[in-house]
Amino acid sequence: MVVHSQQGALNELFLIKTCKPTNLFTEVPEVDLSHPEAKTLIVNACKEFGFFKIINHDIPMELISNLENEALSFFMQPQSEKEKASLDDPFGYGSKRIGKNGDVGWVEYLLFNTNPDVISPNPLLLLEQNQNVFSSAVNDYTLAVKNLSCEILELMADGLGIEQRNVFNRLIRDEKSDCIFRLNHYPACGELELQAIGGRNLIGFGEHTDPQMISVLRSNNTSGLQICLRDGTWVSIPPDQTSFFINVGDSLQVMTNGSFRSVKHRVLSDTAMSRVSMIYFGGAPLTEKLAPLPSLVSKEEDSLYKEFTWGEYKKAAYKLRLADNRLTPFEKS
Ligand code: GA4
Repeated sequence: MVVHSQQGALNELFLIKTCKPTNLFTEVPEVDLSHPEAKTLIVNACKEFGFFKIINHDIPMELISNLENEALSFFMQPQSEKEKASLDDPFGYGSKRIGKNGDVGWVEYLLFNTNPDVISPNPLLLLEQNQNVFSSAVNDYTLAVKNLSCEILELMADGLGIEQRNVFNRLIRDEKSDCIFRLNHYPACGELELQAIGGRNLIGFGEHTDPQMISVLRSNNTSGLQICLRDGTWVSIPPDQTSFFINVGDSLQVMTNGSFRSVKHRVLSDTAMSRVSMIYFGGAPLTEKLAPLPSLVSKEEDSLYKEFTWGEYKKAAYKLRLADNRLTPFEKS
């Protein structure tokens, strides 16, 4: 994706008004995984924000930067080369188009299905040059963040006082789990054109919640990620390239009967620096029921949600627009 000089002609859909300068959020809950109270901090953060930062994880920085370098080399290639990695929606290489319903963003990406059981080929195998190094960087990284997400999901169960500590992470460990990995590249959008359109921002990835259980995000040192607080205020998350940010997804909101909040978030383009992010989305097997856990609802009538499987939810969610509240049709009236 190349940012040309005629940015004035950019699709209006890319633009949002943010007249007020955005607030830098300095109170992101920070969880040190080795801290004895990590489980309590995690649960509190999931209830209040649906979002927190993990420090002191033991994923080597080398494994992360290997993948970042490989991703950057891929995205720096000519457009025609990158397009060789295009697959059927939504997997493979994509540029600007997000989902199936006309959502667009100033972003290009590679989307992988990490489940070997699901027949969605590795898009890197479609490229002419040997992409073994890139493929193994993706595999090494996704395995490490899968383990990290399972560790976090266990701490969540523990923190909630659930006896069966693997109640969440068994779904990610399941050989039929439906997990996705996404590499995003948000090119810098340039100062002049943005000033010309009067204090507006360019949308990299529009506001949405993640449909899966948990998302593990790592980005380079470029800002852009914003989350929406309970009161509806959008705040900017200071980047931290050595840590991981965790989002609660819709599936976990359902399983905790709304006690954990699936966090609404978005990415705005930076004027000067390009942003590279890598996100692991931990999803349950397609046939798994996403009902609230019995230990979290005293009577069945207290459940806020109808009964449905992850497969049913995913199918419905993928038909909607990014900003839609996808859980509404699954709520009990
Ligand atoms: C958001 C989280 C993941 O990036 C993703 C996205 C997916 C896509 O890019 O095709 C979706 C979006 C995400 C939520 C609603 C639907 C599906 C675009 C969209 C409009 C890969 C996912 O699983 O859901």
